[in-house]
Amino acid sequence: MSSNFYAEKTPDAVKNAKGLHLITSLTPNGRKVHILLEELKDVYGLEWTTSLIKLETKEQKKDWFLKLNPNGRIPILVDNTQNPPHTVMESSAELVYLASTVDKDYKFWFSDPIEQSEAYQWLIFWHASGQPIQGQYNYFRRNTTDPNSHATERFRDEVLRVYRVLEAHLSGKHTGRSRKYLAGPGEGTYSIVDINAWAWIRTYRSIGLPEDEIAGLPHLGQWVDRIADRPAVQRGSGERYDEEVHPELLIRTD
Ligand SMILES: N[C@@H](CCC(=O)N[C@@H](CS)C(=O)NCC(=O)O)C(=O)O
Repeated sequence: MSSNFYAEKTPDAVKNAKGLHLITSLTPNGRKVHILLEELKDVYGLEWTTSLIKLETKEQKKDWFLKLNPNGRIPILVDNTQNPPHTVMESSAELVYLASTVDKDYKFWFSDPIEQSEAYQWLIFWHASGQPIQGQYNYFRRNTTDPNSHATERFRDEVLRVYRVLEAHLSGKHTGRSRKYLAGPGEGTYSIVDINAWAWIRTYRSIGLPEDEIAGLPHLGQWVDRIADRPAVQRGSGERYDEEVHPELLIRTD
């Protein structure tokens, strides 16, 4: 490994990790990567290590962290098997990196260029049009005293619009063919495209959306429940990565 790749203050857990190491927090963007790691463990026996940071301590704005990700946000995937080590920022790019380096049998991704093109469309659709909007909606609904503030309403309406696009895709409203998963031929096959969006949409029944709007998303609801049943999904989004349960995973440099 290159000697100046890490900073002096980079925690040992990161620089001494033998293989893949995920620096993260218990958020939807962090969870999606843990879910794929758990899926890859079930299929390929993949091993990795994890460090958690508390976002309120601003560890993600410190020099050692910015050297790995100048965007100062989690999650970051570090691959110490590469020389120099390879870092990946942006959670969806981390899913793609893991799919292309570990998932040799295409259990969670697609080898066919047309299927891959379709998968990228839905992956990027959620990354660009779903998660930033839901993130802003969460911010305003938690931090304004007026639940009907202009900002809250605007982001809630846009979250609902994006959910309706996914509902139409899954129900086959425009194609006449319903699907179980967001990408893949026929009714679709479970892939990183689903993991990417599910980590956020899993909570859709409890984020303050109107009941009649929730009732209007039956296919999305079935998709959420179908993915929630997977053991790797339950492990990846469960208490195994909860800092309250596993304080030994927390890193803090001062
Ligand atoms: N587009 C990025 C978003 C990353 C992001 O917003 N991370 C949040 C937590 S989910 C974060 O680090 N927030 C702390 C901060 O901004 O300081 C991704 O998909 O990885």
